[in-house]
Amino acid sequence: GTDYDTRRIEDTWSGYWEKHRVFAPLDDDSLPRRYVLDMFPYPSGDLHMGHAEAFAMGDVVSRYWLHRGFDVMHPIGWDSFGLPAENAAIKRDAHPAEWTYRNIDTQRESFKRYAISVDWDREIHTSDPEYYRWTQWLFLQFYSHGLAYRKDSPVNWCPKDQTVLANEQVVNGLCERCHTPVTKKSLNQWYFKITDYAQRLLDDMAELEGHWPERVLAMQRNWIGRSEGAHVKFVIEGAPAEGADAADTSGREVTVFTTRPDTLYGATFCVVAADAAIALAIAAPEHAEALAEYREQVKALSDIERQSSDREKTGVFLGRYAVNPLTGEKLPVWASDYVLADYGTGVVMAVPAHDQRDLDFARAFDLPVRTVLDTGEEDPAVTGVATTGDGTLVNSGPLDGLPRAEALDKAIEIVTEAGTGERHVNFRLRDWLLSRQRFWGAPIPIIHCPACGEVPVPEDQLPVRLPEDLRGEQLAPKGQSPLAAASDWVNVSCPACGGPAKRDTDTMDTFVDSSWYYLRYASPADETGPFERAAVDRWLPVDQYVGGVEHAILHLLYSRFFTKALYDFGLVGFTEPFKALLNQGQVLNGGKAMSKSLGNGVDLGEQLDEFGVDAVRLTMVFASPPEDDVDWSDVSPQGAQKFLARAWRLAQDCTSDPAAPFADGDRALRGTTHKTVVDSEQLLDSGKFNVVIARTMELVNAVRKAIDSGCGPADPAVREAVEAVTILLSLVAPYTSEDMWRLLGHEDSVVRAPWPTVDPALLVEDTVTAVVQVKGKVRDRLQVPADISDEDLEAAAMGSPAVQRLLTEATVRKVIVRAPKLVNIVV
Ligand code: ANZ
Ligand code: ZN
Repeated sequence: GTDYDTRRIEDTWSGYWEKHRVFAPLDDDSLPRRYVLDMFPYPSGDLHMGHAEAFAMGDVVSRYWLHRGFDVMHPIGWDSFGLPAENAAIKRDAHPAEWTYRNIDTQRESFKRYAISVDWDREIHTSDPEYYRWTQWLFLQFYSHGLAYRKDSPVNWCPKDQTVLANEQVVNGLCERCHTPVTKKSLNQWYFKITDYAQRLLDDMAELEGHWPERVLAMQRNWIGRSEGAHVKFVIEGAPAEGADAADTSGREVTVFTTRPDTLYGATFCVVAADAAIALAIAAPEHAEALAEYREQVKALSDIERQSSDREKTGVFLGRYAVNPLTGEKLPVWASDYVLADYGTGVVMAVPAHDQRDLDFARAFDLPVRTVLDTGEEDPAVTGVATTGDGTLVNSGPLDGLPRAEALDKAIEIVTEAGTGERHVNFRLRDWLLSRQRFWGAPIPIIHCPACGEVPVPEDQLPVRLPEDLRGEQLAPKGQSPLAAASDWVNVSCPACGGPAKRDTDTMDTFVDSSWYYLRYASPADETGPFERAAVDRWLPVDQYVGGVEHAILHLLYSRFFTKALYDFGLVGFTEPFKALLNQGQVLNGGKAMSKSLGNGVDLGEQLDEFGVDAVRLTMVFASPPEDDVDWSDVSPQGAQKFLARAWRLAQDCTSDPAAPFADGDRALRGTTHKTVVDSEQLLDSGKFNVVIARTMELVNAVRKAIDSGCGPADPAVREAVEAVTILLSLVAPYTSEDMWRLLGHEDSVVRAPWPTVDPALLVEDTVTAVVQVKGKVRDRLQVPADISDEDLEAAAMGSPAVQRLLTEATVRKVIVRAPKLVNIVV
């Protein structure tokens, strides 16, 4: 016959699955449903090694569930709005759509060659008007429910990309994309009120526990950042009250957020975030200039730098005093950069004895340090180390003698009764800044009318399409959206009063597009809504989501928020979108992430050409557990290819009659097959895909041995085993397994082959009773495998406690072994 030829096998089967719609779900209620989803790709170029790994993992799950008899939906689409397309268009004097859709065509072909098990009929593109129409519609739902709003705010600004960045897109003070230092700028921006959902986003994580990687849950928890404490009001003497006329001398109130109200007696000064408006409002006139200078200095710093503990503390005195509501004491008020304007209230009461940042500041400016909690540690005023342990209150009036936790409650009680404070839970989570001054995104469907204000674009006028005539330089960022220059597009009549009005020129953050795409797949062509409710009810939530850990916070948090909001709007019936999450590892080369600068990139196309699709896929899955990194310099696609050839030859060599019952086959080989299958089920359910491949390799060896020197190729157990090998391989090697399935005489796709049924009786190894005699008398009976060797049986007999007892006083002269039935020990 012919030999294993990767090229021939790929040519034979390419296009077969799509033509026969093998991966289109039936969606007819005849089978239980499962929804497998890979995080959709951004069409930045052709497929790379990272895609190859991620999609190989998702495929194992979806193909396994197909074999197990589920109706599986496994869709794919493109996250096709975003900056790279726009930057490419500027460079090439083109429209971003040209670059985007060309890349999609290339990637689509590569995904097809890679033979991923997706239903191509469900493909979506977030940059299609048919899709972003509904992104806009959903924005309007958020708007009408008070969850989308505009405010002036200092935003992170990338001077190079000329765009606003979300906090998450600022990495160590640098733009995530171009690594330019990020600065601040005040702009009127659109926000989603994700903070309204902070507590629910935390609480509902209980459902995900055990189904999402623990580190992702930890990252989300940390990002949401819940802190329990209190708000306490301090009156600033001499600073005019908010909105007061000049004659009013009652003073301005500021509120501090503290997690340690138990330390109120230890507060020796207050600190206001230098960049907060409140700093300007309370500074005494003679200190205004120093503050202004200091603010200039602070502007240039990132939040990370500001909070770094090894930076020298800086700040300016504001010439005012804050009255401690508990003690009446007057505390000097300072402005500094270590207090952040957008956390808590932007003002803190400083307790240097028990907070290191405050202590560093106190030492820098010679401010008093007062211990109020006796923790048994050394005096912080002497050591320079704040004491943070548990202990008993001292120097604290009514709190004296109380343990820390009780003092905390008591302090809250006192300020609450006095009307100067209350218990408060603070979150680190900020509202989601969603507007971008860029072109290649979904336009925000709002019209600004001088008479009516913000007016939503009426639903029947959606989508607000992007102008098609802007290209090249016209798209270059100029500090405002390029859309502002498209005057025909911008100038419209107000939908409410008919007067002249202007469109909002910002586009939405592309994370908005990806916050609902998983819903769209259930009814991708729906023209009446973002999704068909019944279809979403049938398919969602997603049973298995697969993607990189780089999306551990943003994308997943935003999607969870969207789902909860849509639930509240009555649009979906569940509150968590992704039941289970798998974060695949990275593909490295030489222990390092592949990068241009290191020159260690591996081209996926070349690997596929050299070793074949199946060998590359098998290598990805075999290399390590799915969540671990794969070092391409440590693996052997060559070895994978050899193994596949070995497996394929089994199908070629198998001559057993398809009609002969497996039950008539060789007992030992059957046992091995059934054990491999049952173990693989457990391994697949627990995500140990690599071990399944190792077990399949063992089974291949066992079958080869059976064919060559055991029961021979015509035994029905050989066919049973080779079929099992083929189905196991179909999880990772679609071409080879399809070819094997045909060699075995099947007409339908191996994808549709039912998972082998395990016979529990075959999992029990055959055993017999061996008799152990000492001096001719039966001393023990042992249950041993029927095929036990003489050596093993002798060892078992000598190890028997009954025999050992007799042998302590005697010397063994001779041992006669007749495996598997008898051992005779002569002493
Ligand atoms: C007094 C105090 C005494 C504090 C003490 C801590 C220890 P987390 O846990 O992160 O929520 N704080 C409040 N707002 C701040 C801001 N905008 N910038 C910098 N620091 C701020 O931290 C809450 C604590 O951080 C608050 O409790 C406050 O200092 C400080 F022994 O108040 B604490
Ligand atoms: Zn109007």
